[in-house]
Amino acid sequence: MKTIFSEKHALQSVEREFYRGGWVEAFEIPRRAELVRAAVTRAGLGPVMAPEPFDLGPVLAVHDAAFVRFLEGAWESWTAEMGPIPAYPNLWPPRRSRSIPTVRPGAELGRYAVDMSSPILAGTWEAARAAVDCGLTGVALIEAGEPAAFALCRPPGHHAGRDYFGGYCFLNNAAIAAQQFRSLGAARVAVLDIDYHHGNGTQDIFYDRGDVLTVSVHGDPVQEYPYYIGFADETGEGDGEGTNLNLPLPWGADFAAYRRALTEGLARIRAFAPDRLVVSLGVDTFAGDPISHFRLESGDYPQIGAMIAALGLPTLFAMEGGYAIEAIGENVVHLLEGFEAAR
Ligand code: OKP
Ligand code: ZN
Repeated sequence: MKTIFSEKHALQSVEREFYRGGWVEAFEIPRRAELVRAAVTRAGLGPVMAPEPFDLGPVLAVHDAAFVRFLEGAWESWTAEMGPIPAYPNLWPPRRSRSIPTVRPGAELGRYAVDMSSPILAGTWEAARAAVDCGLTGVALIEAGEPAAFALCRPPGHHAGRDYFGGYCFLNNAAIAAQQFRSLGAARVAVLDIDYHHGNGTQDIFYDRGDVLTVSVHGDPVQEYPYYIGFADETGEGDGEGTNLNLPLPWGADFAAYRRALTEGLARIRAFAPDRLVVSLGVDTFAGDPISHFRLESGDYPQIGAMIAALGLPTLFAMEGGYAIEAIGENVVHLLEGFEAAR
């Protein structure tokens, strides 16, 4: 399958992140994407191509217009007051405060950020747009007849909601791609999120919609980021009642437990009978992941790919997390090769 990759991902780059009260070596780094790209080439998975540029239409079909305007202008307004330093939020609106416009850049940042993991830098907007373009180019390839495509998105997207960003994410690449499939004529689309962390942004965006099924297998939010969302009793609302499935697993879950949850998720997708599938592909389920607590081994990933392939759906993979630098390329390629071999 083809891989869509943009060099612009490197515009989002920090050396350190705030973790447990101090600054530690950053986990979400440009090298992640470079290693995945190198592994794809080494394995001969298929050609690696640059994305086509898309206008803001598909982004605005998913995200709030004021939020998008904010992200686009955030660096400029922040640096006008603060100088050229990374924009980190350090305050958030109290509950029951009104959504009145703010003029100070720090206040505006706190309105849209949900945590401190996603600083806005000079190139953040361009990097986030390029990641979206990777997903949308993958959609276009599939609509042109490719059975599958791999959007090597970075920064990731699944924690970004309609009007908020965080968890290393700014724009929700997978949700934008799923909506694009809908806009181009698919009646029903499923999003399967196999990143270790719950895809809260994606769930939230489609929560009241019956045309997009969201399924996520992830670390139980009782123990794990994003903590406030991702529980099994969140099933959707309104038209979307019954079209959200959360399959949380406890710390220490091994592949046997993981496979059971994934099997249940895939059965739900089959029953939904979607026309297209988007997979939020994180490999932070790996035993060696430095911020996660599942116990999958590199040899397990081909089977996950094969299980997804058995759905027989046109499938877009969109890269999310995975922080075990030494194994990220191998794990991603294993999964995609398992998919290809079983298709
Ligand atoms: C992004 B993705 C570790 C604490 C967790 C945010 C995790 C975001 C994960 N520094 N911080 O889903 O892989
Ligand atoms: Zn993750």
